[in-house]
Amino acid sequence: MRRGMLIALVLAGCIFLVGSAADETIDVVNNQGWTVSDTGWAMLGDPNELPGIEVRLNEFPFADMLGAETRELQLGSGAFDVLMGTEAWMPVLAPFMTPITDFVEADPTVDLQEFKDSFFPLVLEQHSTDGIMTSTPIMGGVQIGYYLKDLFEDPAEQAAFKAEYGYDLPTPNENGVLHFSNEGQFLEVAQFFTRDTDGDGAIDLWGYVCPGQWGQGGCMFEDRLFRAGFYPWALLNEEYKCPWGSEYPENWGVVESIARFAQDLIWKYKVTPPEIVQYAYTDAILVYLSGKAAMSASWYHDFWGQVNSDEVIADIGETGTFSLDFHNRAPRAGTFAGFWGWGIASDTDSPQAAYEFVKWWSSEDTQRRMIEKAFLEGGGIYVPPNINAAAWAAGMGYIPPASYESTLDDLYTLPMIPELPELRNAHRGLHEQLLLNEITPIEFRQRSGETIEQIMTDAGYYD
Ligand SMILES: [Ca+2]
Repeated sequence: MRRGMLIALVLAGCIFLVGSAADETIDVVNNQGWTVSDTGWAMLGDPNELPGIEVRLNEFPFADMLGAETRELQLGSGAFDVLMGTEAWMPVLAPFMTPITDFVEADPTVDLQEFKDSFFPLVLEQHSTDGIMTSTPIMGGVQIGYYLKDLFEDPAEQAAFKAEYGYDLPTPNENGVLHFSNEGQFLEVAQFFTRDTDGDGAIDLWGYVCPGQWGQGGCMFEDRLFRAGFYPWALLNEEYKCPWGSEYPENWGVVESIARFAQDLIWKYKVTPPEIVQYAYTDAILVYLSGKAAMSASWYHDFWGQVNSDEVIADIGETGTFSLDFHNRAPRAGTFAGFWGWGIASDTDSPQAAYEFVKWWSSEDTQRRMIEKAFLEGGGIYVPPNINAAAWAAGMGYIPPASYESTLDDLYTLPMIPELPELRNAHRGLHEQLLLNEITPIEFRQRSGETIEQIMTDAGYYD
């Protein structure tokens, strides 16, 4: 028995070595520690998944990834065959890529139109430059809320809420998604659940916790801009001007009210702890997982496997999901969606192997198996960019109901221009100051509008 196992192990090793010696190795960039891509790497541990191709990971922390990629690409070093990026980086990386459509057109087994139609429409927009699909989506997501389902469904809580507010606590719709009718109702529910249970003056259950720190704090603000109907890119209008800049006083009130909502959660309604200004979403979720938040929101699709694990359910009960559409206030309201992607570097010396890797990852079959494995094994969860795989995963409960429901709504994205990182930074620091109660909503609106105008003026958009 023991001897047999040993032989099998040696054989497996030999096959692997022989295989890799005769094969191509491709260098693929990876976001270090990203649970979402981990499932794909685990699957590629099986040589039958992508026969003949060995994938070597080039890992970088998120903050260094784009810099590392552009540095090598500008040198033409050929260091990376396959690039990874958020949708926001694609305009920066696109000049260094061979469009995926070139490969698909040359592939007799794939129809280009079918390939493009297999993805959510927004994905095509986010991964196209000048109308040409350049990169290929990996995963996507929208911001959603989690709530303590057992708490919301407790008959005693429901009766107490009705006695206090005169209407029923909201319950989920046929898709299993909770909707609040407006911001006022959301605030009342958050106030109802905010409690000092032991009477020591310190809050033990917060009504609502979300990330407030720089990037993910800023994403919450950006989502509310889309939901207020700032079209097409929230931070910029069709003329590439800030929609709440000096020329658009008609929009000042809306942006001030969006800013006021974030500030009032902490300082006026006191349903959210002031500490959120230091919270990335990985911090906010810990508060929720400790049972100290009735509701919490962010890019929470990632943690869907975790909140459905036996351990977490034993701790805090079941988790339901809610939509952030109570912020909607315009006919064109939509949600902010992001889809990361793969790009094939134009200086690769293994273009076909790079294409086979990207094709494998984005196929409906792989997407289904990947999301199932991620859910069952507690990996990072996302919305598969393949429409059919996403619908299937939603039916299986592998992705949060609110994530899937929201991807069927209008999805919007930020402007895919090289100035985007700078434009976002224009409001992120101010958003933190807002949460700290250091500036007013009016100051937030003024300063962010002026900074965005200045960035676009300096970049030469208006001459
Ligand atoms: Ca207390």
